[in-house]
Amino acid sequence: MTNLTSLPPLSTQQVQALDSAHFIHPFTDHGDLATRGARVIVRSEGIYVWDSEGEKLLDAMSGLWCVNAGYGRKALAQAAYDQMMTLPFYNSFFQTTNVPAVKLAARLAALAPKVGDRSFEHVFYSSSGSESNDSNVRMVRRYWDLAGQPQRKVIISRHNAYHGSTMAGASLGGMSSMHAQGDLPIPNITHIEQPYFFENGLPGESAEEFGLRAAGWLEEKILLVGADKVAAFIAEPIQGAGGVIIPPTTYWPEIQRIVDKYGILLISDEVICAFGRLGHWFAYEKFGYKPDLVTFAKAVTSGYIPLGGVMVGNRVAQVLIDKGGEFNHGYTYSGHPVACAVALANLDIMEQEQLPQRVRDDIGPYLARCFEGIAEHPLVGVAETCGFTAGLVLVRNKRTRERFAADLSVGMICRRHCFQNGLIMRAVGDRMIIAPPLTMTHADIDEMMRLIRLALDLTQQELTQKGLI
Ligand code: PXG
Repeated sequence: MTNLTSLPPLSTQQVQALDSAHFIHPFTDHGDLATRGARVIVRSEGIYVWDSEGEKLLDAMSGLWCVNAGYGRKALAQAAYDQMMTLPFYNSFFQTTNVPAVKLAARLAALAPKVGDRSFEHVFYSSSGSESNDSNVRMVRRYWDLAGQPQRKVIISRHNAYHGSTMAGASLGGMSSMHAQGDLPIPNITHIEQPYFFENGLPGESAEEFGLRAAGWLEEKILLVGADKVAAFIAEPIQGAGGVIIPPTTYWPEIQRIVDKYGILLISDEVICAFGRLGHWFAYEKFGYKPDLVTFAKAVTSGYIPLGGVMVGNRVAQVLIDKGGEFNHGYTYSGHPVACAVALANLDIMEQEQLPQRVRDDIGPYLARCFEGIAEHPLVGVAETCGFTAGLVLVRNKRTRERFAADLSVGMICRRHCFQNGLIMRAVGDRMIIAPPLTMTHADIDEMMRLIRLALDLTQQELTQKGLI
């Protein structure tokens, strides 16, 4: 066995060979990866990352919807160092606790807005979004058992939702490619269609009418399953991994009416949308609905260290705590002191720099104006923003909105042009999406828009040369 740490720095090719030999990546075709070699990301600063060949890339995806406070934050490294030197780990199982976990829980409870009769005084910790959604399934079922309605087992979600990659997370998610591997979804999880107006709106139908119709699919499903059997509805405020699908304004109020009518729990999966992304600490505030459980992860630490969890609303918490006895669920790293210390330092930065407010009042509206401009591009069918995330659809014919055939992978062509010109933008089918760090200046946004426009022009040129448009 070679001791790699004592070797001189590795060349890109050496890293790629070792990567190929030993590292199984998430969601990756390794045969394909081996023929190209992985891009090796080696360092970062602000809104940029660099690869091992010295290429500088503007990271318009914040890592993977994580680095809301930007790269290179010494305060976060210092918080981790200090906590590791004081107490690097202790569990919170056997009637013990630790100070950062307690402080963070209290801080999150204070940040989560109260809506109507619902407040969030309690936090359950995990290390990721997937684990948090597994915990949601456990909590929801336990809640209904304790509430004397154990037959309420079914959780309704949506096609093209993303709720993680564990058995429960992937089942709650609505990605058919994930369900196709491993006998998913697990029982008692069912899906309705997503509120994607560009794709599912009828000719002549307004976005507002579509929003009501899309929410109505929830009521239809509840009645199909049997209202007394439905435990919860889970949804992302806007769908992130599904391609930044922004529901019409009528959608969430109607969803709220329906879950209230049938008394079912509402889970807001805010793994992407919380911590400033949509201009608020939590996204349910933006859309004005009242969740019972809120999933978080990613930007709670700006991705500097893994941490996730569930904000448990008083309706569920009171039953679990007052009637529950022992809840037989939890993780070694629930309330990890170092992760919680980093989260506290990250929230300090977000508060001091008023990142959610910046998104709401300044850079969010500025990005929206820029995207109005990009919507004019001949290749763009629709371009939309929400807070500091955005998506656009590549179309073959702007006037008729004709789409490209899926096997052309136009999104991947566009993504290649982005990367080749120093921009990280994500392709989801024929949707191109961004979720940049919330620290961007107007000049940074201008530079990002220049690169997006360049990639669109180059994509258009390539498709024209190939006779595809
Ligand atoms: N819920 C939501 C809404 C997410 O976006 C998860 C849960 C799962 O979180 P963990 O920490 O277990 O990964 C996510 C994760 C993409 C992409 O391609 C998005 C996610 C993960 C990986 C890829 O956009 N979101």
